Amino acid sequence: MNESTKINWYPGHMAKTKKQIIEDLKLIDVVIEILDARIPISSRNPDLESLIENKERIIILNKVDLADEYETKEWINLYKKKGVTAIAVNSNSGNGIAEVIKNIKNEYEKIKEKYIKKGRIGKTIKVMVIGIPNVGKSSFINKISKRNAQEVGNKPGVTKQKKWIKLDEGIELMDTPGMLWPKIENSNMAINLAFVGTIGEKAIDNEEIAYYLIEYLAKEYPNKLIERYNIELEGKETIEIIEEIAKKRGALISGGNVDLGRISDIILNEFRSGKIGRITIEFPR
Ligand SMILES: Nc1nc2c(ncn2[C@@H]2O[C@H](COP(=O)(O)OP(=O)(O)OP(=O)(O)O)[C@@H](O)[C@H]2O)c(=O)[nH]1
Ligand SMILES: [Mg+2]
Repeated sequence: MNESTKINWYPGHMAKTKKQIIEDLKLIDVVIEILDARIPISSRNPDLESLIENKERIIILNKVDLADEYETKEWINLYKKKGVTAIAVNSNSGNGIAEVIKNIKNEYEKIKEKYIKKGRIGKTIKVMVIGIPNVGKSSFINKISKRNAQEVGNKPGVTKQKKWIKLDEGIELMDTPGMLWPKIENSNMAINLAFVGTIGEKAIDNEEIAYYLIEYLAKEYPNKLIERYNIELEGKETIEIIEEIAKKRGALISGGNVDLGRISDIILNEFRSGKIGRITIEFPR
């Protein structure tokens, strides 16, 4: 990662979010941590880890429609082996949502005894939904509550304030603003987050990120690249592949040179919207 990829990872509102989450956790029965199914490692906020270690927890691998089906199954198996409940969800279609509700109730059964002893019966199950920006927390909540109470958007930082939403099933969910961690030590993680659009457009160099993405795809998913852009990869350097895609797409500037800025935007948009295919960036092995 060069200087241009370094960004301000911890704007003031995220520090505020963290403080608020610590305070609100006192009321919470179950924590749902939403991860991006394409990058289950990088989309995990290690800062949140220590905050929620004593809570019942469910992991959601969201945007599963954009991830490699085989790899998602492998991820779920790996979590299972570790005794962690993880569920694959598509928050647009609602796939996996019923299983989440079932699991919230299961988790709650584990802690119910404690409440009954304290005389707190008949209360609603209080669930906090957390995760880094743009993973689909609000989309998930809209789907599970069958309402469109929460604003969603194709950019990080849409939800600015926490909010409680009631479900029919005796469950209350809290939506929270996305939270990143203070400093990402590992540049690979930063690049993975940039691939999926977690980092605001202004803060990254799209040409650099698109370069890394093509390099990755040529290695791990060459056939998807060949099919999407109708190109040959054999013996080509990454930059040559990008130039070839640019020619196919007519992303050229006067004189026939490649418009790197434009083709990089095109590549990233097509990846993020799933047009290149279902692709997983981090494998469970
Ligand atoms: N393909 C696909 N897109 C999804 C899914 N869930 C959410 N999205 C999209 O991802 C983008 C971000 O969704 P939000 O629900 O706003 O994400 P968020 O985590 O609430 O984001 P912040 O409030 O900014 O932290 C939107 O464009 C959604 O339409 C999913 O399961 N599949
Ligand atoms: Mg949101």
